[in-house]
Amino acid sequence: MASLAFLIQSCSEPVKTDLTQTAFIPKPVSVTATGTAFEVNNSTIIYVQNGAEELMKTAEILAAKIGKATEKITIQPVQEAPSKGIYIAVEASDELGAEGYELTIDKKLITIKGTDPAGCFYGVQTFLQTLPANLASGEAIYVPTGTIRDYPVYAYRGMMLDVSRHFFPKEDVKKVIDMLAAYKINIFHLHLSDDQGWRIEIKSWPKLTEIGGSTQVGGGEGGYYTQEDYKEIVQYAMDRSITIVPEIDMPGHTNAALASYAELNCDGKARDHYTGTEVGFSSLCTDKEITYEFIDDVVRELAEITPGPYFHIGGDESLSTKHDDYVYFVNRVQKIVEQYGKKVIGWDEIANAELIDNATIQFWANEKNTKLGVEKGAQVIMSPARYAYLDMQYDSTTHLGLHWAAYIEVDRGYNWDPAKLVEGITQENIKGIEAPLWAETITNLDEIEYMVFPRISGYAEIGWTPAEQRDWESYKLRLAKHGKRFEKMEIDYYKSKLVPWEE
Ligand code: TNX
Repeated sequence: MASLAFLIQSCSEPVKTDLTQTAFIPKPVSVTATGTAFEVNNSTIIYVQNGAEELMKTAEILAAKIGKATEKITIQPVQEAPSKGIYIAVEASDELGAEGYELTIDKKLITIKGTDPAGCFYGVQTFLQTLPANLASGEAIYVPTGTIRDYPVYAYRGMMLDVSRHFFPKEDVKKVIDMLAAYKINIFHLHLSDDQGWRIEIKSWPKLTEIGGSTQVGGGEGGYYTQEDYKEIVQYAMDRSITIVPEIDMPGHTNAALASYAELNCDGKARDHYTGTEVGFSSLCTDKEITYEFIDDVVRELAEITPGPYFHIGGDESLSTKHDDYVYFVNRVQKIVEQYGKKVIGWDEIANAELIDNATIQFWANEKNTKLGVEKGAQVIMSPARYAYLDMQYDSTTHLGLHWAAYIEVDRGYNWDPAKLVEGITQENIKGIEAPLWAETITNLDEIEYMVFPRISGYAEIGWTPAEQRDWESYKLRLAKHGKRFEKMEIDYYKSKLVPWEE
């Protein structure tokens, strides 16, 4: 009898499933269902392709998650694909491309094949979304069978956290990284310096953190990451397929450095601490040699502990730097970054300088600058303030955030296409998207979570899923099912009235 084949346990009804009905975010490129179920229990073993060291961490992360339901889960390296259990392996595929994966769920065997280790990590994240939000309920877990083939539309899918206006300890940063990883975000940009605080230890310029790191907006005690802390963050992110992009914002947004070292000022006088929220008043002294010695040391020390390919030089709102001085400065600083083996990223203003090869412009406000950057050969990261700024209030009643660019409700944050935003800038010019959280009004992890969630899931989908496959009506129903997942992750999210959240 054919229906016998659907029997999972004796004395129980056959389990019928439909993988296509699972609320995946980001939406995968293709999902097909075969209607039966794989049972996860405490005899389930996770097999990992032998010799693929990078996959062990992914397997451990998976084991920790499903271990909540099964108590015990074993990881085992194998030479060949097993006949049952969960198998993770790397297998090149031109069709799927970088970061792609195929997740095949059969009744006895789940296979997660990534085209690279990142693809395996993303296959695991997708698999986790097939499981119930509450894994500790003690109920049997059945995974719907079928096949998912998936890969991202953009290679750069990021979030930025401003740790300068308010400082957030490394434990908070790790929690943010965990949340991003679940949605296949692969870039975490740290805005490490600004007028209000210098947040990364530079051994050759110790007063940057001693003095420049000692306060924050509103006058709190501030803080900074030692180089050891930073390395720990980098490793934690790397284990989750996330690349850290460090930013030292210059020549403006530099009051904290100018307060730490008198010699960086044109008049040779150290500035006072700044704990307000105005922008545009500070500038490094662009015609003093010591400025470039300083930058050389900072870039060298930070590049040494940054395995990722990028170094962000800021360059925004340098309103008190003369135009010609700005251009001269940005030209020189790009060469320093290149000399230490990193690729330059800068806010869209840097397009006014000569751009070196492989420079990337981060569009936030000025379309003219961005077009100029593209004419000069740069790629673009899309961070339009009016759609993608996580510090914008959801509406006029939101108790945190700003609204100079827009109110960004969850639908507005989702409903835009990076390749159709700026006339003449199309997908070929775009590296990807990034949603920045500026922290003038954000003081702790709960507040970070409230501004980031649920909008970040939408930005993750914009970065991953082709625009033709996305629409708000379908997204909002899927998002509604993720409320419970946010709660399980202890994320204090904004319960937008536009989303029919499921209890
Ligand atoms: C503009 S975006 C800034 C930041 C502020 C932010 C507040 C950008 C490159 N500069 O300095 O924090 O607005 O929304």
